[in-house]
Amino acid sequence: MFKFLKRKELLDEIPNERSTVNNKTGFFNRIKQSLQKTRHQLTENLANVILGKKAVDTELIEEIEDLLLTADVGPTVAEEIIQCLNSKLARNQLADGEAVWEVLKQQLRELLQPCEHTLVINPKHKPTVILVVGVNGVGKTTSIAKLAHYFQKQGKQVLLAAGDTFRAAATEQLTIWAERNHIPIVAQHQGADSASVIYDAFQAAKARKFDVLIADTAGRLPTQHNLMRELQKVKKVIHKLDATAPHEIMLVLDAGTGQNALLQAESFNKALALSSIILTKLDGTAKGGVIFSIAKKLALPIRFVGLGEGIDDLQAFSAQEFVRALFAIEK
Ligand SMILES: Nc1nc2c(ncn2[C@@H]2O[C@H](COP(=O)(O)OP(=O)(O)O)[C@@H](O)[C@H]2O)c(=O)[nH]1
Ligand SMILES: [Mg+2]
Repeated sequence: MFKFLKRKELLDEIPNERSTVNNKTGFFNRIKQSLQKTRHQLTENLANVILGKKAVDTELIEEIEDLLLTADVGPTVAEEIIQCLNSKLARNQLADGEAVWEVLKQQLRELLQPCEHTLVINPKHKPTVILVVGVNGVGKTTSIAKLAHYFQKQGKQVLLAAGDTFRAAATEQLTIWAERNHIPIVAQHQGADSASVIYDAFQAAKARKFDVLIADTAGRLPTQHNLMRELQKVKKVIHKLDATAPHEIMLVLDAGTGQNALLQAESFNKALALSSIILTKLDGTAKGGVIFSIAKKLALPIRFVGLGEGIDDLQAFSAQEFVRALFAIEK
């Protein structure tokens, strides 16, 4: 049994169930609203130099490169786009600013397209085990609550495992989300072995034929080698219980950390062989351009994007809608 130590404070802190953006406006409007800061940083600045230009020259293309770099798309992506623009310019395929704008949009969409893969739960796996990892504060626990809600809406039976046993408050936080949304949860006391919590949860999910088990883990830096080894142990324990599991190892990245998110992803991927990414906090940052870096460098599915603190603020990722929202500027 864990103690409800800071329950009152946590209850105040955890946003209420309702979404922080209007629920009824559909995916496009929500992502458009959430990408406001990134759109300002990336697309509006690009639009200012590109749109209305009657002729295109190398100087303009250099200006575009600078803007891409300041908007966190990263040097590799920026270079690829610039090369494409330069070669089109050389072939006289860029008549004006509008043509450049269209090329940019297409290039960015093509970059993200391979990362769009819906997470499909295989009914043969009872449960499908999803392990959620990442550094502290990126939004793991919140995303787990949102994910559980997402699966519940599909009629799936979901169990949560409070695998972040480092702080009592972490278990508390997930428990509050679980109670509010009527999701069963397996938890132990603070300091318990994370692998053993997840072990218990797996047994419970299996016995009750649940569809999905989502396991939280404590945040850790890739440089904390003993903690990274602990995650490898968790993975091994799950694998021993079911040779096909874990079925999904999701890394949660905070878009606001910009290029640093890439370093986190590379280390976690090396240690655990990640399945996919959840990119959170796109609503609060101007650094959303990092998604292009993530797509290019990691080539992993981006399953979901986090667009706010509410239970509904997690959206299955769509490359087309993302780029459409990013380019939805008032011309
Ligand atoms: N604006 C915004 N805040 C988020 C999002 N996801 C998580 N958060 C907030 O980020 C903070 C840390 O989240 P938490 O889930 O506790 O992170 P963890 O340490 O990785 O488990 C909390 O205040 C969350 O409400 C998101 O997509 N948008
Ligand atoms: Mg947490």
